[in-house]
Amino acid sequence: MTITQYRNPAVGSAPVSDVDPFGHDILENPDDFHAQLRAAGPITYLSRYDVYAMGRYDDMHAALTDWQSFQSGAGVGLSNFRYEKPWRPPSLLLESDPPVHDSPREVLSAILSVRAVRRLHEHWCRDAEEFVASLHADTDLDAECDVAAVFPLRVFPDAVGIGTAGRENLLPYGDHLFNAFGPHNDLVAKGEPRIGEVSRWVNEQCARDRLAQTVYGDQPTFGAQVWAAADRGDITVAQAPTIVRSLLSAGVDTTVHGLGAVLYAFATHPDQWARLRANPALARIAFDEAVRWESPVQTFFRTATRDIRVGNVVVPEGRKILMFLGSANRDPQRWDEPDRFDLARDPSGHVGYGMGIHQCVGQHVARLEGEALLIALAQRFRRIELTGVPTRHHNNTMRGWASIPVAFAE
Ligand code: OVM
Repeated sequence: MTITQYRNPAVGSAPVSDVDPFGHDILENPDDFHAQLRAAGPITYLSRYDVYAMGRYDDMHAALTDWQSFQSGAGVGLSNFRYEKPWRPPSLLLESDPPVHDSPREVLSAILSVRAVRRLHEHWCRDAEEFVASLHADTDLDAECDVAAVFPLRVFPDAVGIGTAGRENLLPYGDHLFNAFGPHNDLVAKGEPRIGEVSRWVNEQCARDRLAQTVYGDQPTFGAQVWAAADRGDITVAQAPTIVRSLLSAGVDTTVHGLGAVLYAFATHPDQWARLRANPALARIAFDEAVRWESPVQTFFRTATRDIRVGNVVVPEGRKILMFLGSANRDPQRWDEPDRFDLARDPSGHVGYGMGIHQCVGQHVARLEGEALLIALAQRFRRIELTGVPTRHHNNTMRGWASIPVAFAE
């Protein structure tokens, strides 16, 4: 793969790249492109989509923590909501800025807080143990299809409070949603024939009377808690279903690909698996290190709210900037040997969950899924052996696997 770079005075002497970051070559393996983006400077102009791009940790961290200059309210995909109608009503969390963002964020942060998620701990750990007990040892399994894509669906929809019928719509909905943050390419076209009925189902599940009140005995579901916040007046009744929709949008595919990432990491790093087995308290670090290493959410855009100087480039007001989170998470200026999956490092500070006011509100839920599954697997299996060639799942926003052929050895 080669990237042609030349300087175009028309865009304020930004390095220019005509690479398509949403093309299949780069989705298959973006590492070389990321390295070239970081080498080119703090910001590069992507001529193919008429947008800017950041790949270095420091500049991206500064941009993500400056929501006043780098807004989300014009959409965090390629589509600019100032000029284009969004394909679905915008998220009140992801695709909004203060002050609109404030109360939905406050409400959901409380519902998904460390303390709140701790109440799920014993239930999800028990479910993980039952699930792992059902896996066959020493036989061909797929760590993606049989494990990573299964466990979140055993625990998360119950916690939200949605019914059992139609749950097979959750993954296709998320996959299309994350594709739709990119350009209208073949990946988006692939999802379009079914997205009408799939989103209708998702939207229906967000209604108050569709959601279960309690789970695991007497715990109020996430969905019921969103509606309770509307009853208290912390958010409006009109906002409640859109906030429940955020749980179903951001909470399934992301954790599936996060678990796929950590299982692939351990299948290819048996020494690290041994380390985890010797010290299961490393499970949470392991999951976060996998989120840094693989960055299941690879990219999000921001929009310039003013002319912003980055290095010696001025990004004009109203223009989109693509943040390559996966590139920042492997920036050698920030990380020692960034390409190594290493439980001995401190992965905190990675931008795999974003950074700043939009940083993943569900991260404690995601970490609990990772911890519960890893501890249960580590308790039972000595080795995760790769038995074939893993294949990538291509998505305009997410990096993940279609298949990870493995055998688990007791
Ligand atoms: C939302 C939403 C959707 C997709 C991703 C996301 C990673 C949030 O609807 O709020 O955050």
